[in-house]
Amino acid sequence: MKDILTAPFMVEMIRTTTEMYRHGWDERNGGNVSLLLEEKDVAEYLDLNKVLRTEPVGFKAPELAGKYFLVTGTGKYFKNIQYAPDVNLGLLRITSDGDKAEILWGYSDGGRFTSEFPAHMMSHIARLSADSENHVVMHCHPANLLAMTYVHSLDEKAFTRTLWQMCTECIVVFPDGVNVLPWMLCGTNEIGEATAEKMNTARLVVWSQHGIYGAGKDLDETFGLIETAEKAAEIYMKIAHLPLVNTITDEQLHLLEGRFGVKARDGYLN
Ligand code: 2HA
Ligand code: ZN
Repeated sequence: MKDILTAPFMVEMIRTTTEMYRHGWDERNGGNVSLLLEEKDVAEYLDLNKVLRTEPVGFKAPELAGKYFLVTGTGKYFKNIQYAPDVNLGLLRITSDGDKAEILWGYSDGGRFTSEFPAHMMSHIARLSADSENHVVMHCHPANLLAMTYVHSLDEKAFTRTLWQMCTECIVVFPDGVNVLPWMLCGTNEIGEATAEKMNTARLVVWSQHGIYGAGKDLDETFGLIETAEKAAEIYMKIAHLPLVNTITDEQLHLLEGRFGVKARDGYLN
């Protein structure tokens, strides 16, 4: 059996969460990440029959039965993941009835997966039905996206169009736009269901006055998605209080669609 700390999925998870911390997106215990793994990859590093303990998940996700996830721990600091991955991360498998998680590795101080597990698992289900290659759900608290939810309309079309207008690359990186939830109590099945519903039509979901969810095929793509939206929000927060002299027009956004072979969300461009 190979050392799991050398597994590419583990190395990439540690690098990505460390970089998220360095970007200031994950203060204290803020943020959480779940990475869907292939059984054959896990089997190289762990005895799949050796379950350390079983934890209830508080909802039913039969769609995910038998699936493996590497997930950040509840109350854990991203700052510390690189120094103690086995304490701050866990690897689990969803049971056949979809209402429990079998811990196979990690959470070695007796901890559990993130308090936002419902939003993660329900979002995986939604994204997998839109794109069978989706492996990542990522949540964090980037300052400019958060700031924007205090001063910008929360209308999804308006919010998306503003971000597209802030950097040329935005429409190329997230042509499906950004969906937005109003402030809701976090850590609940309700916000999980609402997030997953929003994930049906976009890979980015803003939680107003809280943070953002992103989904993608791998950690790099998902990190890059949030990074790009956050950069656009940063530009917005630099210019929102100044007279606007120039912008990226809808005609130019259409040119980008053609040049990069992407299709903007229906009805979002004039
Ligand atoms: O504490 O970010 O949304 C982790 C969170 C909760
Ligand atoms: Zn959060």
